Amino acid sequence: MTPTITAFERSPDRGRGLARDMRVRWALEEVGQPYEVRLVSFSEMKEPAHRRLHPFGQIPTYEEGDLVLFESGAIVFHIAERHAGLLPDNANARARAITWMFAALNTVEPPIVDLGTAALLERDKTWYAERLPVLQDRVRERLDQLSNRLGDADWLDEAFSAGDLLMVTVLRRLNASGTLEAYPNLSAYVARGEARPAYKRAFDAQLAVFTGASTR
Ligand code: GTB
Repeated sequence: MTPTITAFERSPDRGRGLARDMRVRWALEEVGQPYEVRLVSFSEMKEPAHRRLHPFGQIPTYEEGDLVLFESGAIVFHIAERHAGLLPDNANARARAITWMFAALNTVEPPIVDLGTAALLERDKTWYAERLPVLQDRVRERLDQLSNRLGDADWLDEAFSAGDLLMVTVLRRLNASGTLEAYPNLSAYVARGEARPAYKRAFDAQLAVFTGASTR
């Protein structure tokens, strides 16, 4: 059964692949699972019909027959569990890859989102200038730690996994700020993820929504 995901009808990032449907598209492309996309406007996301799929009125969602999922991490995990290619077969290696999925979403993404949110929505606050360096330090602390762990490896735990897929999408949120430039191994890691054919297909598909181009 072909799953259907939801994505922004008009993404604020203008197709730079920063919205969270990107990670779901990439996972589906990695495993070779075709999918449909239903585009939703900001007002549609808050309507009861969409809230039945997503209690918080957001994208992405995932529908596959009777199954409805929300939360990009849970969706990527579902895809990785049901298809080969995103989680290792060995039980311990699989558990470690899942650990990296959680680390990407629970440990690395929050300070990056906090920094992005402050820059976007809190610039006019009196306390912004004081808070900004605190938020930047929190991001740098995580990047230092991640960079030390990655070292000169290609991926976080030997073979590419759903953990890398999520981590790369999380780190990409820093692209515009130039923060990653101080971490050559993390920049190269993100570039390795972006060079994967499945990533490119997913990126082109979400960009086509913005440009109106056809990808099929
Ligand atoms: N924890 C949830 C998940 O991982 O799925 C978070 C989902 C989420 O934040 N969805 C956002 C959304 O629907 C889109 S991805 N927002 C609308 C709303 O809450 O009303 C976040 C996002 C949006 C835009 C950019 N951008 O333009 O750069 C980047 C990230």
